[in-house]
Amino acid sequence: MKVFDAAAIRNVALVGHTGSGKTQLASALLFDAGAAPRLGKVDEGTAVTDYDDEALARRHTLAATPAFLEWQHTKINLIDTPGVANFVSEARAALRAVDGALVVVDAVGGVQVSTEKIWAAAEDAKLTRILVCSRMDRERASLDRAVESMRATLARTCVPVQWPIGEAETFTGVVDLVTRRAYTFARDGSGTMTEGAVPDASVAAVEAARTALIEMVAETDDALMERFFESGTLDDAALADGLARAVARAAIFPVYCASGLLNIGMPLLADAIVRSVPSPASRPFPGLDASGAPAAREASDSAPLELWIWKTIADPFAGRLSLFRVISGVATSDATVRNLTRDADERLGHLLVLEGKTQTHVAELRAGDLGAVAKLKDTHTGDRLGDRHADFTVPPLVFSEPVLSYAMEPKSRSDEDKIGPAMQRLLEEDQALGYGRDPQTHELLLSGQGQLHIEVTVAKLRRRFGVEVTLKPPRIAYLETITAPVEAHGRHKKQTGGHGQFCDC
Ligand SMILES: Nc1nc2c(ncn2[C@@H]2O[C@H](COP(=O)(O)OP(=O)(O)OP(=O)(O)O)[C@@H](O)[C@H]2O)c(=O)[nH]1
Ligand SMILES: [Mg+2]
Repeated sequence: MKVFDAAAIRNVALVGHTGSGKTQLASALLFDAGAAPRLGKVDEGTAVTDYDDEALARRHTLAATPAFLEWQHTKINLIDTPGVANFVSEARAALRAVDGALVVVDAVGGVQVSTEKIWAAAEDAKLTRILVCSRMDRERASLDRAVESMRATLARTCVPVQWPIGEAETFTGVVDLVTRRAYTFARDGSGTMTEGAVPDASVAAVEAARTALIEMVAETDDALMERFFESGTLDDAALADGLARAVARAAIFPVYCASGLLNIGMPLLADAIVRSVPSPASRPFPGLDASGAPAAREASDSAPLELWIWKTIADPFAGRLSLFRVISGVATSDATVRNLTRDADERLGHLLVLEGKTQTHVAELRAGDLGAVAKLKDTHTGDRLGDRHADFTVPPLVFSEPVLSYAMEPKSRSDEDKIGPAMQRLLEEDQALGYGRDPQTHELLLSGQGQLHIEVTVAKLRRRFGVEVTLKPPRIAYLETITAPVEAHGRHKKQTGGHGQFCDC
């Protein structure tokens, strides 16, 4: 396993509404880069990042799931995330571990609500974002309509940098609007790509889209604006350079076209990640200093070691798996480190890199890289491990409060014995859950983000820990009740400015 320096690493999360094609896109990228032996398919249960029982059973990604590929001598760490609203905390945590996002938008449906929510989280972090107009091969796919919805709901500066060759059943590739080169792909999933001139039928549309792109790029930079006014355009080098800089600092959000299912457009997308997403070397990791003011840590190999745990996976056999980002320094297998959050020693054991369900041992991971380690004693999501008590902290991950509760009854005596420890493990993995005994009704309550969240948790209890439970609506502990008829009259009036309030009962 090769070792990569911060400058040769890109960390990106795939985010977007459920069904927009993130997982399929990840499988195609991994296949084209040689990281997967075949083109995995969501619908056949072979996608690299949908591997656990719950994801396979429901055909939805239900947890942030890492994979990686090598492209142009660069390691791209991809984190696939759930688009289902109940699991948005997973996507939010992933965004904290990366330096850029691929925001996937369905070419038929356009921007949908989960995309808007996760976009807001990326906006807060000022993350570089690359938009992918996905599933371009589907009936009624339209780049124009998708971009219109992106501009209306995400940002005015969403702008196509590619023009599709064909749409829906005729979609075969794209024209790069910067270079005016056309790339067509075999529609058999092989990824076979042919480069050529812009097809005659597309010339007019390509020129119009290119002009719109030039105007948008010129707008982001005073020097470019001046050049644009002088000559009425930008030369290729100025356009490419101005675009790359505007994308990196999240002033422009470039739109790419792709089909993950037919494996069209992947090499160009991987190029874009390498070119546009900041490497950890150029984006110091954000956190807080001792006084609570914003601070950032350089990804330097020679600095003391500092790891941040962004996620924990509970495995009944392998134990706790802690997923981390190396903020600074070099992590080595078998090192003893301090848990800076809990002030306790931990031994790192084997360092791992994750490719969906496949775990590979690595001897070391350098600053900026993502990895995992199994069986830490007392380390939890959000903790920092390292060599020093630093003047630097990482703000806690924020999990949504549960909105729905069920009463949970273990089916047998043995289920009753096992449920406590099993739930403890699941709570470590998923902090958006709630669990505990209601002091009034004495019922065991399981709370979550919605019906699916609860169902998935019950399925995990059964499949991973062999614990069977039944769910019931929780009993309500009535504290007061009406015992006799009465009559009363009340009036509420508040007319101090504004619309005022009036109520008569
Ligand atoms: N026609 C077509 N279908 C696609 C494409 N990409 C994905 N699909 C299908 O769309 C469905 C959803 O794809 P996924 O990749 O699972 O979508 P997702 O964004 O990962 O969804 P969540 O995991 O629920 O957030 C599956 O049935 C895919 O086969 C594509 O490029 N073209
Ligand atoms: Mg998915």
